[in-house]
Amino acid sequence: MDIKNELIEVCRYFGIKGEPVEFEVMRDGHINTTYVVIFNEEGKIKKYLVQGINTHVFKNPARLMDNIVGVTTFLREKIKENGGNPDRETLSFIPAKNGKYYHYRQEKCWRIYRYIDDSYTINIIKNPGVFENAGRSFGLFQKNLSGYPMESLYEIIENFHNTPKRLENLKNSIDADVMGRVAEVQDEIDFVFARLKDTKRVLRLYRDGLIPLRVTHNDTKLNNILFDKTTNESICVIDLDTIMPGFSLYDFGDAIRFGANTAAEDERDLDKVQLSIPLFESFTKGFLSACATALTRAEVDNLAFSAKLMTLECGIRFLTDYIDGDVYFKTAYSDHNLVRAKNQFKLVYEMEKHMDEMNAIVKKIYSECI
Ligand code: GN1
Ligand code: MG
Repeated sequence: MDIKNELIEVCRYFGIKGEPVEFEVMRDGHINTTYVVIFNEEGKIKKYLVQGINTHVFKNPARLMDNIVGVTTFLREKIKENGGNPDRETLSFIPAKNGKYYHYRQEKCWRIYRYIDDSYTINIIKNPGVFENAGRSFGLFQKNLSGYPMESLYEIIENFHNTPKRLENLKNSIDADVMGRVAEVQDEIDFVFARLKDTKRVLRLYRDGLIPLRVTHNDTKLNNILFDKTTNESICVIDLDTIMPGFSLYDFGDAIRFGANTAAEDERDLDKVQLSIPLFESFTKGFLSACATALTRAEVDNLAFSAKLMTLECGIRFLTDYIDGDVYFKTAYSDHNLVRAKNQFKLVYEMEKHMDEMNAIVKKIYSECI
């Protein structure tokens, strides 16, 4: 069956009526496959996002959707309390005919949610004001979820941001060397192992009781926020698959990793990969304006470090996947994961050069926020 017919049948199973008008595949995202499908329902144009869940990564869609539906239902109430519009400010998933929020069809697992009209995503920021908005959105997201019963969340991917564990996986992949690629990436491996101590810091802070577990997003890439086409304000945090108990440092750090890079995550020309200090500053302003009062001192003191840690960790993951033969992240060409890994390590190097400056920025903004 061709993909269009397949999408139509999936939509029917989720109770969507009307005539299909348009199909488009979305390019953002390294894990799931997303289509925009437009229907004409008795003269009304309705847009849906139909998503093929990557079940290699998300092995238990029932638990995945349980987390997401729980959190979005909770957020809807919060948004209403704050006078916002829940249909625009959080995702609305559609139940299938069997009452579940996912549906298996010939080995593939699907889910559907409403497209938020007049919105767009961004991959590279030109204007720092936009990144400040993004920071506020992620800060608010965390704050809004502070009352969510954390114990009800499943750990969807175990040890997701456990950097020492990621390092262990890298070691195992190096030992296995299934593709014979290890010799070629020795410089990258050396770069990682020279930073062994860094990988342990956040978990140590937790064990020492200095940072709490919180409900976190865990994938705060800039393109996981929707912006409003008219106002250019950030309106909605999306891609909720990795909502789990985590540390606020993960959400801050991962957002900087992606959004304050002057180049795309897979830019091959490493001279273009720099840390934008103005962007770092804008995001920090937005984030702290939303949640500074809720953070512990150790969280604040490690925000700048967390950007480096999340970048190092992501580089480790790309490198591991390259060595494994590209089995996790979607790739468009043969050394795509290696290009990404080198890009991340260059950014780590840039952050190390600017670490004092980054810490001073956090300190100054924090003092203005409390
Ligand atoms: C993946 O799905 P997407 O593209 O938003 C990945 C993140 C990585 C990111 C790197 C579930 O996010 O952890 O940081 O790629 N998501 C998962 O760009 O592994
Ligand atoms: Mg995404």
